[in-house]
Amino acid sequence: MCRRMALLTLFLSGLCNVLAADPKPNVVLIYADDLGYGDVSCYGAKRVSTPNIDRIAREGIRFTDGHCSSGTCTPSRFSMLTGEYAFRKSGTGVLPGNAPLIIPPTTHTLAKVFQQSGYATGVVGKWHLGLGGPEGPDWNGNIRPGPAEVGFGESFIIPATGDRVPCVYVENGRVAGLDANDPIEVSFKEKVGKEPTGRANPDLLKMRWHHGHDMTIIKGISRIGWMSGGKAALWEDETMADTLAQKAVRFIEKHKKEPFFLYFGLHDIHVPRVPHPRFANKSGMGPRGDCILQADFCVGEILKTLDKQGLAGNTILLFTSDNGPVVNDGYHDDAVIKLGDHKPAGPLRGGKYSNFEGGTRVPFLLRWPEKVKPAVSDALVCQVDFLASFAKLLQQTTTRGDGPDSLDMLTAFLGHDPTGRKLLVEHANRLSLRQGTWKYIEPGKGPKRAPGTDTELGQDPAGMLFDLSRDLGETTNLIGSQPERAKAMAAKLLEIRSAKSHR
Ligand code: NG6
Ligand code: CA
Repeated sequence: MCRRMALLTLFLSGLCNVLAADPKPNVVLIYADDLGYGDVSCYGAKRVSTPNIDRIAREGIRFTDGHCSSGTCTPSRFSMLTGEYAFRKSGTGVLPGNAPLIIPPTTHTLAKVFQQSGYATGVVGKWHLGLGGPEGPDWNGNIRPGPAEVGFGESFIIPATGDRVPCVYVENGRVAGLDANDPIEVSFKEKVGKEPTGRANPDLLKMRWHHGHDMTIIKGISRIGWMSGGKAALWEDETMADTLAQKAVRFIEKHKKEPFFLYFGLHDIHVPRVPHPRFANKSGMGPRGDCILQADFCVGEILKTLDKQGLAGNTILLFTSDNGPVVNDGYHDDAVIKLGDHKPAGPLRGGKYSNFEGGTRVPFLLRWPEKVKPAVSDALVCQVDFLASFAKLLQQTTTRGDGPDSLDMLTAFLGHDPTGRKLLVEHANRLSLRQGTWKYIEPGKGPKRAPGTDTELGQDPAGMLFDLSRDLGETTNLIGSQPERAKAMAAKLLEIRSAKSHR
């Protein structure tokens, strides 16, 4: 008992020390796209080496059971920024490039948590949460509401994805480099403009589409959606990583004298995978592997900047991904042929789109040199909890409606609690419940693999139950042998789903 008290005192004094942190720590959240649990060397990749990402792992906490909220991008980002499970809100699935903003401007958000405490806030990179009011974005005017209304004082974004039109950057609510005499038109319903398409003119392509991605050709690659105009503003796929890294670095340099929060959404390693020539053919695994090297370079640019500016010690650096890995996501880019024995999801089953662990269990690293000791943590943690945890760190009080599914997991994030969440809903094409190391996947009918891709979805008409402590690869479905446990977990899942909040 005495020892317990002593430990508790030690822990509480550690927590007070963190909560009183002054000056306030900067926070940089690097969010990779489609990067799998097994895609980086600090999680076991052998054929590709990611020294910068590995450095964060070495100097910080490497979570072995860290999750994004969903098996795809938009819902993961939605719930990370709002602290609300995306399955509660219809319209939070993968968005077209001209969708309206799906986070109502009145919503409390992760970025607003930082703003409330006087931080400079910025987003650089992939957005994919929609832009504009109900009628969608005005690409030729002021694009509002958008990141500013979500709590980001500065923004330089890819509106949706690299494979969706419009292929332009939006800087603080305006298309960067737009010539007013060449207005942009975008449609996801029908062809607009006279530009050739991947379907009609495959001869013009520098990378062929495999499924989908057969609409307007922009810079030799056909995309999802049709677009015309905006020629001077079109991005170069090859320089995208450099452009975004430079913007992120500039944001840090600009705000080095005040607390800042930077959300840096990498484009890599999403399709189309078009690395800069200095990374091309360097991984031996084709463009997918080359883009992993490029993502690692972007991380290195942030690390270098924090070192150079003397900010590393009091900056919380987070590195994670928006969903699990996919090999063929719609283009012939050699990813399948050159994969060899590389396992993008490591020991996990499934990947992007999937209910299996590979869908949401992703690389998850946190470094805070002045306060956090390097460690490996098996705590169950999720990005949906950033909102409540950072609110706690900044000593803010939140109401139940602010981030309704976001739990204060600060002690787990900082390495003091080895358990983390007791319950977590994983969301992909079905819902699953994690309870400790048990995992229940609700029943689901439909295809075994995501259409066109090679990813196993993980659905079974009777549901599935796995004991991840013995069977991390989810090979043995225990639903028949442990019906009582499955029933109890199904009931718990229903209860969470029917509630408005899980706090
Ligand atoms: C899918 C696209 C896929 C990718 C994904 C979104 C097709 C056939 N597939 O619909 O290529 O863009 O959406 O990825 O169009 S995410 O990482 O942004 O969620
Ligand atoms: Ca993604």
